[in-house]
Amino acid sequence: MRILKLILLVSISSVSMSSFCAEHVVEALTTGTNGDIMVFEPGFLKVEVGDTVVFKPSDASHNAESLFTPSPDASFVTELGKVSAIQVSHEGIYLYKCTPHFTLGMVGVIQVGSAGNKDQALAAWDSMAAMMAMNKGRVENYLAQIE
Ligand SMILES: [Cu+2]
Repeated sequence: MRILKLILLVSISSVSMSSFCAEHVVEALTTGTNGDIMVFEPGFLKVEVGDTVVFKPSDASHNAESLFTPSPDASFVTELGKVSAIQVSHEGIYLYKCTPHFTLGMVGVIQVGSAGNKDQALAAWDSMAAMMAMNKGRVENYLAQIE
């Protein structure tokens, strides 16, 4: 009986925790669902402070590495081919890339809470856009979704 009560308590607390801190999955794909290549799906993601973003590479060639973050403390890099969870604890815009496929435009945008650093993020993108061999418009479409 006591064990049952304990199990019940544990399951209730894990449910309430997950309602405060959501988990979001971003897939890093060689071929996207609409035939795009070298793409994060979703490429634009809006989350709240404290949420977790799980990067799931389709194969060993992809990872996620921050390009621009609200704070230097918020920068991250995940291992190639490994499913990796990043907790976002700083509010603002994050730009990130797949390290091997950066110049192919494998770039994603995450908005955490409100976008107080939007102008800096757009300026950071401007300085990087010239390095993109392809998919530049796709990234600009993500940036246009910042609220
Ligand atoms: Cu990649």
